[in-house]
Amino acid sequence: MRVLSNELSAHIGRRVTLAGWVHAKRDLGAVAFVLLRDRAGLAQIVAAGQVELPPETVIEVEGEAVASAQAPDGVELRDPSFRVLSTPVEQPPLELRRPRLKETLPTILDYAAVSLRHPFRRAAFELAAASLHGFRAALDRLQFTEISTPKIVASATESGANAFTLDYFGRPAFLAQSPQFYKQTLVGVFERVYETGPVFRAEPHDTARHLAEYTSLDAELGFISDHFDVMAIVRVVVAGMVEAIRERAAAAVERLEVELPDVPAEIPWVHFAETGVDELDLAPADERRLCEEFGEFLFVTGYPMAKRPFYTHPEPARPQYSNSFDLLFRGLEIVTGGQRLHRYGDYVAALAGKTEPYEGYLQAFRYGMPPHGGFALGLERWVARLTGASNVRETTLFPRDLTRLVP
Ligand code: AMO
Repeated sequence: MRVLSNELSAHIGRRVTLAGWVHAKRDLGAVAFVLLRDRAGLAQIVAAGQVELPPETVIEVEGEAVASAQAPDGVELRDPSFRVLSTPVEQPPLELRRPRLKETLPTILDYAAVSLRHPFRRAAFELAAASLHGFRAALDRLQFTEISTPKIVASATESGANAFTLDYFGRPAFLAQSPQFYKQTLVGVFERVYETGPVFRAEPHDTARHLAEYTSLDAELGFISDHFDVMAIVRVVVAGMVEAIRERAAAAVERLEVELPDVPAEIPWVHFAETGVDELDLAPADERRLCEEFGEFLFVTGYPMAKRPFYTHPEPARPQYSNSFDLLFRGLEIVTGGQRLHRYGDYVAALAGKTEPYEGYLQAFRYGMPPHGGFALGLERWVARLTGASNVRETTLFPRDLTRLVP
């Protein structure tokens, strides 16, 4: 039966079988050291003589587990017999054996199928997986219902400018920029919903923070007083994500030397009007400055209505501002959210009567909707800020951007 690399130390003195990839190999003449990589980590194999197995050969190896101070986990496999399961056609153009990949980001992304095998690179996606688990678990505890909504849609949900269009049986359609309309609609059914999945933005700019497809972690809830009720949920969810990483991805945290944040009991917030920004939106430099001033987590509330989508609820006392917010984390916007309009008449007014493209969406409001709000967190940006990656492509398995459609 197959034993994993991290289980080897429980088998000292016995013959066991490992399986995985040849991660690295050192031939010293009389002996050869083979480092085997499996899903759990690395194991050292010591063989007499030379071993003719190039890196990335997929092997099964039977041998004796022997205690050894120099080996990973203090154990190595000796007296091995190898069985080759598959041989690489050629050597990958990346040196996976290095502690960190040395190649440029374009090369790393061009060869994603193999570069993702590197333990350091793979670890970022273990953080992502644990974060997703934490997001779901936190919202499950709060009685949210998980939903899956269409990604082929009839209208743009955010700014129309960056929607991908497609031919839907001869009619124009869009790739969903967010589950915004459906998550609101389903508040009318479940009161509290969440969804995780891909969303699409035809981002015209080549920046370190924008992808054409990313993973949106969305939630929406009814019967709120205002956006501060939503911000309270964001806090619980982000704390739950950090907790899940601690519990489920400890090895990745250690490998990447991630400093997990302490999510304060109350995340500080500042109104947009108090940020000292003259424009209608924050620039990346403003986000960095504000986090330096206030801490690694900061809510900026009250963004000008002019820069928010039509479904945004205005601030009752100052209607040029909105009941919306962004959450900044370590100098980068990772969450957007807010209170929404909930009366049919308010939508007709906000759309200046041009309701035709939105008939499907407006159905919910015709038939009665509670005050509600929600938020969305960009998973790739969250993991980028955790790991200190300067480009969100580093924390995306197969990034889609202006130039990249393959792999
Ligand atoms: P927004 O458009 O601000 O809001 O997106 C929410 C969050 O998604 C992430 N994000 C991106 N990540 C990578 N590449 C992109 N091109 C990209 N665009 C956005 C960011 C951002 O904070 N419907 C609203 C959310 C809501 O109000 O509930 C929305 O989509 O982390």
